[in-house]
Formats: sequence, structure tokens, C-alpha cells
Amino acid sequence: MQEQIQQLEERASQRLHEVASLADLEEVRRALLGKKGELTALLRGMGGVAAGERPRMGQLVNDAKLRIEAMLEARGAELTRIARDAALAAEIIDVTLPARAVPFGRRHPLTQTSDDIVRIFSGLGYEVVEGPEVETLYYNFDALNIGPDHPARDEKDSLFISDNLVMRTETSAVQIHVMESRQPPVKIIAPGRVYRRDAVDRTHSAIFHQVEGLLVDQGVTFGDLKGTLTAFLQQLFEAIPGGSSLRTRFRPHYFPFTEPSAEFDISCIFCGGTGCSTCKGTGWIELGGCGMVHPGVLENVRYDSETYTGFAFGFGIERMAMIKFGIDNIRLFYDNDIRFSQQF
Ligand code: 2NL
Repeated sequence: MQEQIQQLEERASQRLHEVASLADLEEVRRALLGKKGELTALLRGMGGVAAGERPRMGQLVNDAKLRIEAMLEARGAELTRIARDAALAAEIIDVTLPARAVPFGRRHPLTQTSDDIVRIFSGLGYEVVEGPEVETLYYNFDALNIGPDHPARDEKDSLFISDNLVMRTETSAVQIHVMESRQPPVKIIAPGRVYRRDAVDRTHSAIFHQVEGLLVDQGVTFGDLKGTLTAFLQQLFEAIPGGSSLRTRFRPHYFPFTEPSAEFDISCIFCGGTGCSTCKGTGWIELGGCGMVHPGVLENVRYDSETYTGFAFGFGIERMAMIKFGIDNIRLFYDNDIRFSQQF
């Protein structure tokens, strides 16, 4: 019997050593200490032990039972710890991992260019004004000295809504509204969408964006216009290669709403002025038009053209953006192809 006890204890120790989970441990407990367990069987077998031997044997079995219970307890604690360590290891967070990049949108190159233009003119003290895209013939044409026979008024160039309404062909009308509503000094820019009945090609679109500027006060000169546009253009292009040595040029031109009128150019930022394919060998890139506000336009808004003079200018945002970013096809702006937009 003593040998049986000893063997049982050894087997118990062996099995507990092999047990790998708490569920298996429970199995082993039942096999040893359960109702039909081996140790329970030994205890029950005490009846067959000689009466003289019984106290000693009882003591041996009980001691063995206590040791087995202690082993079960210890192995249980050990398995619990192993299971918890495994669970903790499985849910470890590596705080040194770089965060997953959140894809975020960006401003369309036309918006960027428009924002740049607005920022620069705001810095020069200009106020940004906006207005309707549908205008009466008076605001779009007559007020700007564009008489009924002027080619700009021809149906070929304008999109008519009705006999008296057109989609605005420039943002000048916004400036007429502002001048009607207040006295000089007026110092504004009017960015916005304009409409032309134009054939679409790589550099033309029927719908495009424009910024017009207007300054009316006493003693405003063509020199102020040249200085303002030169300062603006140098700021707009200062960040692009070759932009820091940019020069401006003003060429006589004709507009019905300004007198004198000019077109303004910048020295070619691609060749520095020596001549290339972009500037068609001229060394200059044409950007927009400008001039001194025609006295008739001032009188139309009841400004005294003897007291006040003003300058005005206009240019396309698309054209500025194409030069700034080196884009050779205007249609790319309107396709909303992410492969294009992502580059800016
Ligand atoms: C161009 C030329 C220009 C103006 C726009 C203007 C506005 C008022 C009075 C007088 Cl209210 N002039 N605007 C003046 C000269 C040129 O635009 O090539 N635009 C794309």
C-alpha cells in the first residue's frame, strides 16, 4: 500500500508537469481526487488494511493527498500566470509604430492661385468683392463704355439668358455695382467665374476665372498702376524658379473701358527672357490687360472725372496658374482627375 501511495504521488507529479491548460489540470484533479479518482480509491481501500497498520497508512495517504493538492494549486497558479502573460503579449501595442497616414484633400490649383492673388492684394490694402454671374446688358456692357456696336457685345462672344440678361463676360460689373454704392476712394478686387461663347482649346475655355482690380481716388496715375501690377506679379511668381528676377512690361492696347489702355507682360520665367517655345522666342509672356478708367465709366457711376482718376486691370486665373505650375492644357483644371489634382 505504501508503495502504491508513493507511485501515485510520483505519477501525479509527472502528469501535472505535462498538463498544458487549466482545463487539462481540472481533468487531472478529477482523475486523482474526484469521486472515482485514484486517491479517493486509495482512501476507500483503507478498510482492507490491517487494523494495526491503519493509522500509519491513513497518515501516509493524507500526507500524500495534501501534497497533491498543493501541487495542483501551484500548477494552477502557474498555468493562470502563463495564460495571462500570453494574453497580454497578444495585445501589446507598439507605441513606436508610425501612425497610419490619413489621406487629406488639398486645394485645387486654381483655388490656390486665386487664394495667392487675394492674399497679395489684401496685403496691398484691397477689399475683395463678389457679385452675380448673371448681369443685365447695362452692367455688363453699357456702364463699361461698351456701346451696342462693340464686337465684345456681339452674340458670338456672349452667352445670353434673355434679351436683357447675359452670363457676365468679365467681373467688371461687380465693380460698377460697388462704385454706384459708395464714393471714392475705392480699392477693390473682384475674382470670379466668367463666361464666353468661345471655342475650347488647350488655352481657352468657355467658362473660366478672372480677377479684376480697381482703384479710384484723387491723383491716381498710370505710374501707380505699373507699380501696383509689378509688385503684385513679383510676389505671385517669387517662389517659382527664375521668379526672383522677374521683369514687367506694358504695351499700348485698346479697351473701351480704359484710356489709355495697355497689356502687361512678364519676362519669360522659363528662359529668363532669352526666348523659348513658351514665349515663342519673344522673351515675354502676355498676362492681362489694364489701363486708366475711362472718364465716361466714372461719369456713369456719378463720379466727378475731373476730381477722380482710377486704374483698372484684369487677367485670367487659369493663365496665371498654368504659368505658375507649368500646366499646358487648360482642360486639366476641370476634369477633376485625382492624378492631376494630387500634384499640387
Ligand atoms: C483682360 C483685360 C481689363 C479692366 C479689365 C475695368 C473695370 C472697370 C473699369 C475699367 Cl469697372 N476697367 N476692367 C480694365 C482693363 C483691362 O481686363 O485681359 N482681362 C482678362
